[in-house]
Parts: sequence; C-alpha cells; structure tokens
Amino acid sequence: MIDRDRIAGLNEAWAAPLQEDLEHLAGRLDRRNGTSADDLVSALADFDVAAPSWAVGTGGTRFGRFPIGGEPRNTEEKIDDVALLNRLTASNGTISLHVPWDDPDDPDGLREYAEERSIGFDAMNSNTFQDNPSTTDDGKLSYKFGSLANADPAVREVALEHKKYVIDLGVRLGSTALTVWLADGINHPGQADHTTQFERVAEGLRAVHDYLPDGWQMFTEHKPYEPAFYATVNSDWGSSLLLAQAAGPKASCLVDLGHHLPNANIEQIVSRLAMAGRLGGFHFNDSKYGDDDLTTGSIQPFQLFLIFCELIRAGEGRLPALAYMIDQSHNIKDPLEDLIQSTEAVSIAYAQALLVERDALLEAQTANDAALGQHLLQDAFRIDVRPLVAEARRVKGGAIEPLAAYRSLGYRRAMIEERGLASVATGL
Ligand SMILES: [Mn+2]
Repeated sequence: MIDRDRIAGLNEAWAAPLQEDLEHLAGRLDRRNGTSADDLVSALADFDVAAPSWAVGTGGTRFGRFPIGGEPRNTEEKIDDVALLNRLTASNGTISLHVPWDDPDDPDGLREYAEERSIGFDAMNSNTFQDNPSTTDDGKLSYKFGSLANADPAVREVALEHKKYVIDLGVRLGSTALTVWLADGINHPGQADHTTQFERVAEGLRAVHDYLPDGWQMFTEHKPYEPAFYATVNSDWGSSLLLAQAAGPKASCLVDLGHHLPNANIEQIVSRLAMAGRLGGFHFNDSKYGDDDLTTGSIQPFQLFLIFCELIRAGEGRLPALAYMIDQSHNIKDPLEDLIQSTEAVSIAYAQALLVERDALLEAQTANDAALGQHLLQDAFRIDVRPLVAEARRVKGGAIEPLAAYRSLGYRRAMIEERGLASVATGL
C-alpha cells in the first residue's frame, strides 16, 4: 500500500503550478459572478464515485482477451487496486462487487480487510446472466433462456434465491443496495411472449424488493440489447420505471450511459426519472455506437456535462445523493489508468455543471432567449475547471496529477512481480 507521504512527495513538483492556475481561475470566477472557488473545491471534495471490482482487470471481447499482467487474483487484491486508485484520486472510496465473480468465504474478514484500506462496499450485483454451478444445480438448471423471466419456475426460483443470497452477503459487508441488470429477453421473434416475460420479471423483482432489509435500495438497470438481440425485458427507461414501480418504494432506476439506443437524449431521461422520483443511480462510461464501455467523457463530454446539469437541477442546486459508479471494461489500457481518467472526467463534468448560472438560465428560458440559454450552458462547459478538480484531490490527500503519479509509483510493475504476468481477474 502506498502511503500518503509518498503522494505528498510527488505532489511537491506540481504544487506551485497548481497554485498559480488556481489563483488565476479563482479571480476569473469571482469576476464572472462572484463564485467562490473554495466553495467549488469543497463540493468537489465531497464527491465520490464507486469503482467496480470487475474493472480492475482487463476486459475481453468475444474475439479475445489480452491480460495486462499483475491483475488481481481475488477480491482482496481487487480491493488493493481500488485502495491504490482511491489514494491517487481521493474520490473512489467504495467498491461494487459482482457475485459470483466475488463470493468471499469470509465476508466479515473481507469487510475488515476493506475497512483497513478505507474502502467501503457500494451496491451489490447478482449475476444471473451466466450459469453458476453452485446454484444452478451443476447445469441441470440454466439461465440460457433467462433468469427471472424464464419459463421454468424452478429456474426463476434459483435466480430469486441467488439475489437473496447476494443481499445477505451485502448486509454482512455493509452495502445498502442491490443493482439488478438482467440479460433476460428474446433473441428470435416468437421465442417468448413480451408480456409474459415482463410480468414474470415484475413478480420476481417484487419478491426481491420485499426481501430488502430496512435502509436498503434496489436499482433496476435497463439495456436495449445484448445478449438478447431481438428484445430485452428491461429494454429502456420506461420499462425500467414500470419495473421499479411494480417492485415497490425501495426500487428506483439506474442509468448506465452506454445502455441506450444511438442518439438517445440521456439528459432528458435523467430529468424524467428524477421527476418520477425514481432516479436511483448511474453507471458512468462513454459510448460511440452502443454499449462500448469506452472511457467516461472520452467521446461525449458535453453530454456528460448536460447530465450533471440535470442532476443539479433535480437536486435544486446540489448533487442528489444517488449511487454513482464507473462501469467500464478496459480491453487494451491499464485498467487503473482508465479508472483514473474516468474519475477525473466525472469530476470535471460535475464542476462545470456547478458553474452554470442557474438563475440567469431560468430568466433566459422564461424570456424565450434561446441564444442566451445556450450561451449560459456553453460558457460554463468551456471553463477549464481542472485546477479545481486537482485542488479537491490535493486537499483530500490525493495526487495533483494522478495519472503521472500512478506511473511514477511503478505499481503495475510491482504487481506483475507479485501476482505474475499471467494473472487474470474474474469478470467478463
Ligand atoms: Mn452497468
């Protein structure tokens, strides 16, 4: 584990230029409308986005997988990687587990292990998109034709039991939420009935909901296709909302930025779900064509900014306390470098959205002043807020330049030595 002094030492070289950039920006913000840079830095310092356990290994495609070396071999080592990430970014204080990829023999021990590294447990994920020999009776039962939507009640029951098992595990780890993304759907028209499948899933989610302990939440996550390529049961935000409503009051919708058909207006979806009181959380990534799992903010940073504008609108000037997580697969980059870049992109979008002059925007909208309305958004988007984001990291003990710091620490090299070149993390 890298200690804070090591990061502080690395920061020395970057401290003076950051101070200069900060002073310049603070003056500019003050002249602009009296915004306090200090207030922005403390809002950014409060922001945290969870890292998923499966994203600290390289992902693969159906064409192959190219492990980078030094990948975590178990959940403890995934926690080590997230702890290192959090030491650099000071914004990734929780990890989200996928069961059975992560299925600790000793949950209390794992919780202690994470606590010692200042890492908490974000929402739990209960995989029923692939067979799990320990629960699907060694292949006698299979999720091939779905889990909660399966025509066989015995498979539906096994899927429900798995979700309850994951909730029980989450309770012991200190998590307070279950995210449900289902692969259930139809690959060929005629294979199954849309209505029947939906009703089965609604019934299953109601049962999961009723099992949730006090203080727990459940998130329904939609996705239009893959691995079901004709129709998925929870295909879009409307279906997700219907399912959350059918499940019960502790259920809300989770928006994964890659889970939309091309050109969907995601910021409007965010607004609708917030209006309905059922916006539960986010999976951040970016997308060019589909569920590409590209680095957050690398393709459509303006869209990410507009999403944060809607969030702050929904929170009446503040970011609502939702479940924020990065959900990406890294095929060719060092996964930790990709997570550093994504975390920074999310913080940048948040900072830009905080700079929008909301009163002036409302006035422009009321006066039908389209040019001014657009200007007010673009003016905030075009301010280089990176010194604020870097300062928020620094005050929390993180690295001013996390990517450069990561590289100079030589962490990957050390992990290749410790874990081996051929180590492969569980995940896709
Ligand atoms: Mn997701």
